[in-house]
Amino acid sequence: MAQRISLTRYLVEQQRVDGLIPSQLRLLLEVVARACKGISQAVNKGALGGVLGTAGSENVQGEVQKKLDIIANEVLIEANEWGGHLAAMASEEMDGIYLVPNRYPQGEYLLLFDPLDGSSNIDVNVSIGTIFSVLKKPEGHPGVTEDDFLQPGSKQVAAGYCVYGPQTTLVLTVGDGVAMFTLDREQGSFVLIEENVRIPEDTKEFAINMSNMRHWDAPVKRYIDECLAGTEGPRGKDFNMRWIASMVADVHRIMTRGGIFMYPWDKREPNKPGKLRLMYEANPMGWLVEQAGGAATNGRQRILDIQPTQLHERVSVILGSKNEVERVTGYHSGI
Ligand code: AHM
Ligand code: MG
Repeated sequence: MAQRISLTRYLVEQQRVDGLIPSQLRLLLEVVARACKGISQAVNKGALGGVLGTAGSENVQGEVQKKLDIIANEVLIEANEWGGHLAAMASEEMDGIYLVPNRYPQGEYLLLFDPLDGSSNIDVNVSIGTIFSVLKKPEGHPGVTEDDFLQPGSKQVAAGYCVYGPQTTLVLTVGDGVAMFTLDREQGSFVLIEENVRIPEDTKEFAINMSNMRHWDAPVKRYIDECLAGTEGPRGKDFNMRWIASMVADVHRIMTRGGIFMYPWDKREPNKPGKLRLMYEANPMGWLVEQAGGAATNGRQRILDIQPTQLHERVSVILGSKNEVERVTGYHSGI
């Protein structure tokens, strides 16, 4: 049997051999992975662990919180606050930033996460996940403010997600391609299953919530209409559709076999740029997809170039196989 490479060993090699990551970042990523293991255990227990259902509260965006949203958020905070790698955290489930208490050593990184993405799938036993993004705390002033988090996605130093599906798989980039690790439950460790993940540049599979079709903008409607026209249409080929309603699971499929994922702006709430969050979802996923050879835009601009103005900012998202993303983006500028 081929030698098994654990996440720990992979990260040590990234640090020691390739000099790609400082030790503080390596240790931080180990802690995030450990927290994902804890969340995976809670997800696996489901009703037996009393973790299903709503918590009876709302998050800052007015969305009803599930018990697992709150549990996952707490697991990530508790695992990360005392390690000395972080200065502060921000989460989709918290109103403001969380400063590492001053009884613990302070680190130089900022961690952002969507603790449990795809919440509507929790109670129906469909894949869900955790998404995370790491930024460097800007230098030159003591303490941390919300403004310190408002950095474009191109400044990320690490990003990843952990999908809780039939397998628990952690997918990571530190800017040197994308690696995947599956949790070996008996050993309790993440084991490398693929390095240099590549997304095919072309695809015949799209992911979009079709029930919103009547609200879409013309370029998105044009793209999907052309896909639906199949072999007789301008694309000259038949397309397949998938929509899991967990961004993590949809992106994981694209990482595995290609495809395009879209959650575009639509006319339901014209003043809202999109449903998904820039800092917790679009930036980390956008970077992972780019690192695997794909592309990510909001229809007009590369996601990673967007200068955020708010922690919980929303954005239109089009990501996946490069040629398809470029096509939809081109339709937005009238090409
Ligand atoms: P969440 O972070 O509250 O779970 O919401 C984000 C999710 C994405 O994972 C998914 O792509 C999308 O919302 C599904 O939305 P819809 O139910 O409108 O299809
Ligand atoms: Mg989410």
